[in-house]
Parts: sequence; C-alpha cells; structure tokens
Amino acid sequence: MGLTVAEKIISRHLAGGELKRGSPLAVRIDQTLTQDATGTMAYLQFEAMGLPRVRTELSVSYVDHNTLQNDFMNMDDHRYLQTVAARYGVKFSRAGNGICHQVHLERFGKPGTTLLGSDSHTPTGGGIGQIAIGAGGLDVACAMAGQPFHLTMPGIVKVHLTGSLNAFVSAKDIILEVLRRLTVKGGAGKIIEYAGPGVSTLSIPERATIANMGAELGATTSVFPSDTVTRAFLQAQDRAADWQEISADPDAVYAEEMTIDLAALEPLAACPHMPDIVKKVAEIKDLRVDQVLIGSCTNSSYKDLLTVAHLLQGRKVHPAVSLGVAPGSRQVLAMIARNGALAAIAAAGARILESACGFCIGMGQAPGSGGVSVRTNNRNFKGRSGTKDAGIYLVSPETAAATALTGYLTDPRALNIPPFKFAPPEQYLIDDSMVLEPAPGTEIIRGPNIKPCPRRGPLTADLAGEVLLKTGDNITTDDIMPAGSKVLPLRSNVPAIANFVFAGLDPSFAGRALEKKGGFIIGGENYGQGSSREHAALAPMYLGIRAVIAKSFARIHKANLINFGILPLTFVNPADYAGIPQGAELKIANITAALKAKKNIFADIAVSSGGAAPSGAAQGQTPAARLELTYDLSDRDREILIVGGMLNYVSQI
Ligand code: MIC
Ligand code: SF4
Repeated sequence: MGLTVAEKIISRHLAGGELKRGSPLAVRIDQTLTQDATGTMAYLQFEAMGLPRVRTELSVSYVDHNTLQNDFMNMDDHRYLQTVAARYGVKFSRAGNGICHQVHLERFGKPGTTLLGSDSHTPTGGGIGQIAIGAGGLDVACAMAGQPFHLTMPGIVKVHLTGSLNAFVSAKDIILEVLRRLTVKGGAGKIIEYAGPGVSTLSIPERATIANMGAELGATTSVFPSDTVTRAFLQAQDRAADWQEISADPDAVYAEEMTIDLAALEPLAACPHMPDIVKKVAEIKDLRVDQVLIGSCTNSSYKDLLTVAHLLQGRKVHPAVSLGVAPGSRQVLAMIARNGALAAIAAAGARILESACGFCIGMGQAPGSGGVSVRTNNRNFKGRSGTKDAGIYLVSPETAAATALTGYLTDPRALNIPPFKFAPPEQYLIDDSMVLEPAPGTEIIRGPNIKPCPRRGPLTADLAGEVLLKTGDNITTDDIMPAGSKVLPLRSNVPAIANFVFAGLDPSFAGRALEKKGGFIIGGENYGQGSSREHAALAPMYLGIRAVIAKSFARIHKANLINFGILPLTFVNPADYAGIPQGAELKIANITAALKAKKNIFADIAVSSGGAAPSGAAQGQTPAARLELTYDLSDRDREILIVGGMLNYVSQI
C-alpha cells in the first residue's frame, strides 16, 4: 500500500508506535523553534533538565511577539532568551528579524524533516513539505533535550486541488474555503495534505499561507508535497542542498478526501468572531471599515506585499481608514525597500509597522470602540485585537488593500485594477546577520520578572472542589489566558499572569479560584482551541484547577493540561453537561486507582441550595447526582498525570 506525504515523513522519524490512525506515536524531532512569549518558560524548563546543550539538528529562538517595550519586562525576557540560546547551542533570531514562521520558512525549514515549535502556527513549514507541529513549550523543551514528540496518529485528509486561481483570488481564499467546509474543529485529529494538479500552480508563500492557517481547523498539521516549485524557492534562498522531492504514492490511502476547484473560488472573508464564519466578500454589502492591517505569519510574504504595493501604487488610502503594513521578515522588508514597493505602500498613506506579530497578538493597533478592522491574519476571536467590541474580518492581502482604498469591505475584482502576476524571484536577499550563532559558556542573564516555573505535586487519590466556571463551546486559549500588551510581559511570571485567567469572560475567576483553593472547570466542545500557549494550562494549574471536564478538547491545549497535571476529562453522556451548574461541588474518589486501571471516573455532585451560580448554568435543572466521566489518554499520559505533570515525569526517568 502506498504512502501519503505525511506518512512518508513520519515513518522516517518513527521512534515508537505505529502509523495507524488513533495509535500513540513517538516521532523524532529534527528542528525546534520557540518564540519569546512561549520561549522563556520553554528554556527555563530546558535548563531544569540539566543538559549541557540541545540535542536537535537545529533549534532557533525567535523574538517576535513581545516587542513593545513599555518597561523593562519584555527587554529582560529578550536578554534572557539571547543568553540562554547562546549557552545551550540555539540560534537566536533578534527582534526585528521577523516573525518566527516566516523566517523559519525562508532560512531554515527543510522538506522531509520534522519541526516542533512552541507556537500553533508552526505548521507553516508544511508549505515546503516539512512535518511541522505546534506544541506547548514544555514539549518543545523535551524535544530540545532529544526526546521524541508523543502524539496520536492523525487521520490524513486529502485536499485535492484542481484548476488555478483567478485574478485577485489568493491562497487565503483557499484556506478560508477549507475553514468554511470543515469549521474550527473539523481538523481535530487530522493532518491536512494538499495534492492534485492545482498544487503546482501555487508558489511557496501561497502554500505557506494555507498550511499556516490550517491551525485554525484544529488540525495536527498541514503539508504540501515538495516539488520543483519548492526546489526553486530553496535555491533562491541559497539553500538548494536542503531540497528533496517528496510526493504521495499514487496508491496512497487517505481517511477522507475533498476537492477544491481553484478556478471556482472568490474572495472570502472570515467574519466576527470566528475564523470559520466565512462569507463571500461580494455578499457582505456596505460594511464601513475603520482599520486595515496587513501582516502576520499568514500573509506578510514578499509576494503578499508586492501584491499590496501593486494595488496601492499611485492611489491613496481612504481618509476614514487607518492602514498598517507589517512585513513578515527583514528579508521581505529589505527586498520591498530596494525595489520601490515599500515606497508605493508608504506613499499611499500606510503606517509601516515593525516586522513582528504586533497587531495580530494585540501588541498595539487596537481598533477604536465598536471599530471594524479588516486584517490579513488568522484569528479574529473576540477581544484578541485589544478592543472587546471591535469586529475583525480576516481576508486576503488583495481584499485588504482594496478595502483600504475604498473605506468599505471591497472585493478587489471590483476596482478595475489590472491583476498582479507574481514571478517568484530567482534570488532572495540573504542577510542572516540578525541570527546570532550559539556561544557556549555565555552567562545567562535573568531579569527580576523571570520567575521559576511552578510545579504540581502528584495526583491525590481523591479530588474535591467547586465548579468555578462553566463555559460554552469553542472556548479559545485567548479566553483562558488573554494575550495583548498588558498581559504578555508577564509570560515569565506565572504567579502574576495567573491573575488574568479568564479575565475577559469572568474577571472574578482568578480571585475565586485562589480563595477556594482551586476547583474544576466545565467546558463545551473544542475546549482550548487556538494557540499553543501553555500558560493557558500552567496558570490555571497555579490557581489550583484539578480537572477540566469538557465535551471535547483541542489537541495542543489538551496536551498542555496533561503536561501540567490537570486532568482533561470528558462526559460519558454529553447530555450531563447541562446538569452541572457553576458553583456545584464535585467529589471524585479513587481517581488515581481509576486512571491506573483505565476505568471510568465517577464524580459526585452536590449543589448547595441557592448556590448555583450565574452564567451558563442550567437554571432549574436537576443535576445528576453522579456523573460518569471518561478520558482519551495514552498510557504515558496517565503516568504523567499521576505523577503531577511532565516536569515531575521527566525528572524521574
Ligand atoms: C497566537 O497566535 O495566539 C500566538 C501568540 O502566536 C500563540 C502563542 C502564544 O500564545 O504565545 C500561538 O498561536 O501558539
Ligand atoms: Fe505571531 Fe499572530 Fe502568527 Fe501568532 S498568529 S505567530 S501572534 S503573527
């Protein structure tokens, strides 16, 4: 039986388990990447492992998220990251060099290898035929220590691309179409593999856009074959030797298949507040726009910005719109600066922003009250922009530029501008001087905001506590652990950042959790979707959360919960969800014994009269007296949970 691209790469890296959908799998990791917002914890954890240097082929530490320096905190983190990288054999990409995924694709990613990154958009590397997976910082620390990455073998979904894109329709519209069809939870437990004649019509930046935003499907990763287009890209990056051809065997077997005719696609937009609320731009009429932002790891490539420059050339941004443009890397910035595209963008009235995540993670550029912001990034969760009542629309660079000109959400085909045809450059501008090489023996510098990573003790036989919060479906890690310019500087200080857990949904949550000495959270479907930030598990762990009981979990967040000793439990009977009000008391006896014996877990529920609390609680329903709970955990996951998390687990092996 033939193999898919993903199966070929995984089988060459197999360190345990088998390539059978649903089986536990251990995969050898060739490369790692970290970024500053997740990196400080990852390196503190790596340091705690006591190794003299990293054991990967390549590890790179990027600074791209926390680049706003309101006080000493972010800069102290950067200095810690720079010195710890130098000491342990990690390359360090300085602030200003660009967004981790864009730079990694340009300079380091290799077809046929594995990459584990402490950021959910690590799958961008799938654009050049790499198996690139997002994970929590602790998993990346373990990979840097030479350990394989553990996961459940996903099902491989084939997305068969036919035809070619029409003018003004681009890669973003392809991934928005996939999101429209599959939804934000449709990729769970799956790898999305692109195939078919349409693939060869797509340049590497376009493939990278699609693989990047596959994260919003909840997919484990996305991958393209590595073909002659990949070879030309690597050659133009002076990396011809990194190329190898990888394609699926003709008789490869997929778990599911879908076909997209590229020629039938139109400009699309993801509407507030989820990336899967996708509509045709032409159908969204008369939407006045206050802000347009072009950038992020999804759409800030050389190709994207040349397209934007082409549309803006000789025209002016509408006076009601604030347009910001953030090139994805210093390579992109330098190239558009040299060929005049940057001048065209600036002359049109754009604000030129730093080569960094910036607006995408709420580091500046928050829209005004009730504002409408049209952006080229990948997430439009409520409040992530920094303004709770703003509405964010996710679109292609073409649609964003057209919108900036008219002041209304605009289908770029309506402007009668001749289309831009991207010819990939034969030579990209190479200057790696902002990537610092390791220097063993470097002294590590730690600022006062950098606190050790807290640990949890072993699981106790019995658990008891209150349901501190009951949520609905699709709760994001931005809901659990908000980001933005106020909170992100606390990523190295768990006791401080813990005060912001669920701050947007329920500002009293952290105080209540501390006062009650922890408790439980009840969630709906797809709990923890979105980012890889382990702080969404680490900070609740610090607040004493013992278990999250949900209808289903997003992959990375579930792994992070396990890593920090929080039980991810699901309902045997999902209808029981309705019967547990917030404020109920739960008691779970003999939990360790049940986990060891792989048996279901029973929770006794007590609701004090009048004690059932507000939001989301099923008013007037009689709660089940006994709740049967289950879990989808490998043997290793259960061992990790029993000892109280991954840090305890690795120190005992
Ligand atoms: C994001 O896009 O949400 C982030 C910020 O890049 C996160 C990582 C983080 O929270 O630091 C991600 O996607 O994993
Ligand atoms: Fe940065 Fe945004 Fe990409 Fe996350 S999604 S890595 S915040 S640009």
